[in-house]
Amino acid sequence: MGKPIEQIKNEALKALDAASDVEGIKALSSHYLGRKGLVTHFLRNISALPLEKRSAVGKKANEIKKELDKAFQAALIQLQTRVYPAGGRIDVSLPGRTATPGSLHPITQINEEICDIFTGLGFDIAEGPEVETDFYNFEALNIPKDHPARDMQDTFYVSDNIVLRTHTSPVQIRTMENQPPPVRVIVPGKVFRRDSDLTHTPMFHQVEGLLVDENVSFGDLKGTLTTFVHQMFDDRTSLRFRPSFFPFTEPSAEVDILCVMCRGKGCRVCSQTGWLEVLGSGMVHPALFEQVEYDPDRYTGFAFGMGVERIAMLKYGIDDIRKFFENDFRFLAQF
Ligand code: 2NM
Repeated sequence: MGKPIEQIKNEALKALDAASDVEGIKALSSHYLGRKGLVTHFLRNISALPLEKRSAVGKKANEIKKELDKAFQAALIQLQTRVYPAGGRIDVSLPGRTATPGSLHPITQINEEICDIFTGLGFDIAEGPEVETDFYNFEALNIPKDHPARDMQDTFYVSDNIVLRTHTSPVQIRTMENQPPPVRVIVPGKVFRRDSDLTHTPMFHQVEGLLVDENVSFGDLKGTLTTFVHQMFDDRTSLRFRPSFFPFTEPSAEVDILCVMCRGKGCRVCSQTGWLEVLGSGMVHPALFEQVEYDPDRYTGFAFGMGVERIAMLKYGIDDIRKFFENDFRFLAQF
C-alpha cells in the first residue's frame, strides 16, 4: 500500500510551502493529484485493503484529496494576486492598447513659429496680464476716451476701470516702463473682443512686436516684416505697405501679402484683390514715449501686430475660425 495518506498530505503541504512560482505549484499538483499522482494512486489501491478498513480510509483519503486541491488552488491565486496588485488576473496574450500620441494645437504651433522667427532676429519674448486696467489697455496707448474700441459693444468690461485686454500692447507699455531703450520684444498672448463670426471669435491670439532705439526708421520696420513674411510663408510672397491709421503709431501701415492661394490672380480668399491683409504696423507715436518717459527727440521705434488665427487660416487654408475652438479631434489631428 506504500506511505500512509497522512504522511503524503504532510509532505505535499511542506513542498507547497517551499514552492515559489506558478510552475512549481502546478508541478506539485500534478505530482500528488494528477492521473498518476500519489493521492490518486492511493485511492485506486484502497480496494486492496481489508474490507473493514476500506470505508474509513477511503473517506479520509478523499478528504485529503479535496484539502490538497484547495491548498494548491489557493496558493496559485495568492501568487497571481501578489504579482498583479490590482487584483485582476492579466491575460498576457491580449494585444496591448495603443496610446494615441497627442500633438500641439495648430494655434500653438503657429504661435511658436512666429515667435521662433522673431527670436531668431534678436527679439525677446514678453508676457503680461490678460485682465488689464483702462490705463494700460487704452489711455497709455493714446486711445482717446471717445474711441469706438472703448465702447461696451467692443470691449469686455470687468468693472469701470478693468477690462479684458483687447490687444497685447499694454505689455509693451509695461516693458518700456520697466527698462530704458534699446527695447526689442515680441508679445504673444490671448486677447478679447466682443465679436463673433466666420473670421472672429471673442478670444483670439495675437503676436505684437516693439523695437525702440536711436535711429530706428520705417525702413527697419519694412525690412523686419519682410524677413518675417518670407520666413513664415516663402520668399516669393511679396508685401505691400498700405497707409492706415492707429492711435498709437504715426505713420501707420497695413501690411498686405500677395494672396497665398492664387498668387495675385484674384480668388475667393482674397476677394478678387490678389492681396491679403495680415499685419498692422507703424512708427511708435511720440505721445507713448512721453507716457513712459523715453526722450522722443532721441528715440524712435516701430511696432506691429498680427492675429495668430488669421495667419494659421491662411497657411492651412481654413475658412472658419471657430474650428480652432471646437476641440474636434478629426480637425485637430490634421496638424
Ligand atoms: C498693431 C498695429 C500697429 C502696436 C503698438 C504697440 C506699442 F508698442 F506702441 F504699444 N504695440 N503694438 C501696434 C501698432 C499694433 O496691431 C494691429
